[in-house]
Amino acid sequence: MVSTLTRTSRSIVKSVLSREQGEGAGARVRRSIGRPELRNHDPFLMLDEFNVDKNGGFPDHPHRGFETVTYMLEGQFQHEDFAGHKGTIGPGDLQWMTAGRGIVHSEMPVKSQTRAHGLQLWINLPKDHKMCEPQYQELLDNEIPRATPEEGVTIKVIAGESHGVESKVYTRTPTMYLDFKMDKNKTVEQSIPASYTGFIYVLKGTAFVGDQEFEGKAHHTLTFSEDGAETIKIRTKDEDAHFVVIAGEPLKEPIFQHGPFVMNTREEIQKTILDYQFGHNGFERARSWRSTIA
Ligand code: FJE
Ligand code: FE
Repeated sequence: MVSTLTRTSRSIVKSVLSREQGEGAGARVRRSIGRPELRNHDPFLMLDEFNVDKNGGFPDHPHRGFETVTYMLEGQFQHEDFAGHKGTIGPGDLQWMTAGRGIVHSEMPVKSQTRAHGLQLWINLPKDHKMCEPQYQELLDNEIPRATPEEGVTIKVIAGESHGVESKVYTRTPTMYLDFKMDKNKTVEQSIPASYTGFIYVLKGTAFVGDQEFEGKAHHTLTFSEDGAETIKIRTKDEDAHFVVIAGEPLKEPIFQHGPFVMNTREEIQKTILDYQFGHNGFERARSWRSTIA
C-alpha cells in the first residue's frame, strides 16, 4: 500500500538577486547571505558564490569565532594556513574549516586553471565553541554521499541528512547543507527540522518552491518561512535546475562582527583585535607568517 501523506511546505518570504561585486584581491563574488537585505540569517553570516581567475584570490587574512565552508563547483583552489596546513580542492570537493580561536590563511586559485568557481558559507559558532581549537574536515567529491529519491533527482548530502542518507561532517552548529541537481519536470520533498531557519540559493535553471511554487531563478536566494513546517517542496518545470538548500538551528546569541572576527560582545572583539595584533590566544603564529601561495 502506498500512503499519500500531504504535508504543508515551508513557504518563501523573500527573494533576492545577487549581482557580482568585487571582493578580496581581484576576486568577484555574488553575495547571498550577508548582503544588506539578507543580514543576520542566524546561524549563517555569509554565503558567497565566488568566481576567481588566475589573477585574483583571498590572500593572507585571519578568522575567529565561526566556520568557513568552501564547496568547489569548477576549477581548483589552494589553501595554506599559518600552522602549515595546506591542500587543494577541486570540483565537488569540500573544505569545512572551523576557525575557532584563530586561523590565518590564504585561499587562492591554482594558477594553471582559468577560473575557480564555488560557494563559501560562513556559519556562526555557539558561544561555547567560539574559542575551540581550529579543525578541518575535508571531503573529496566521491566521499560525499548522494541520495537519489527518484531518477533525475540527485542530492549530495554535504551536511545533515536527506532521504535516509547522512553526512559524516561534524557540525557544532546543527546545519543541513544539500546540493540538488534535478532534471526537468521533477518534484522533491525535503524534510527540515521545525526549528531550523533556511534558504535556497539557485545556481542554474529555475526551481519552484513551496505550495505556491515561488519561482527561483539562477543567483537568487529564497528564504524559508519560520512557521515550524517540517518540509520544503521543490519542483522543476521545463528546465533542469541546480541549487543548494542550507538550513540550521538559530543560535539566538548576540553577534558582534568586525570583518573576519565574529564574537558575542564588543569587548570580545576588542580583545580579538589585540590578540591578532600581538599574537596571543591562538594567533601566536600570526605575526611572522606569510603564505607561499598568495
Ligand atoms: C574575508 C573580505 C573577504 N568571500 N569567498 C573580507 F573577501 C574575505 C574572504 C572571502 C572569501 C574567501 C573565499 Cl575562498 C570565498 C569569500 C569572502 O576571505 F574573510 C574578509 N574578512
Ligand atoms: Fe578565509
